[in-house]
Amino acid sequence: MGAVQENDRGGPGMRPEKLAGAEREAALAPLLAAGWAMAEDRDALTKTFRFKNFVTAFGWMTQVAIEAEKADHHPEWFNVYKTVDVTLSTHDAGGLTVLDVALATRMDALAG
Ligand code: HBI
Repeated sequence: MGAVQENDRGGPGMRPEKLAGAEREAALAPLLAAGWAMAEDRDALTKTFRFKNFVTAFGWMTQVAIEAEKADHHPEWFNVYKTVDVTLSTHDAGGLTVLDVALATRMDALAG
């Protein structure tokens, strides 16, 4: 087994803390302004991405998948044709963490 790698979950093998308070508000504000919304039934972010066609949508999903795997942090998503419904939450923390904010930010950047 290789050495335990540092990661952005707060150190070796650490899990990120669920966001709360002013830090949470500050982190979520730009995302909410960019079309993300709070899920109704859990501590999660949701957004629907619409692309010009299926191949473009799937290409974006592929780019996101590569970054998600590198970060070891994965979206919950549902694709129909050129639309992708996304939900982000950190399962290990039971809600939103900095990992979700980072992934949402990258998803928006990759969507252009
Ligand atoms: N993705 N969204 C999300 N939340 C997690 O808690 C999570 C993940 N991807 C991988 C992962 N956790 C694993 O590192 C742990 O379940 C071991």
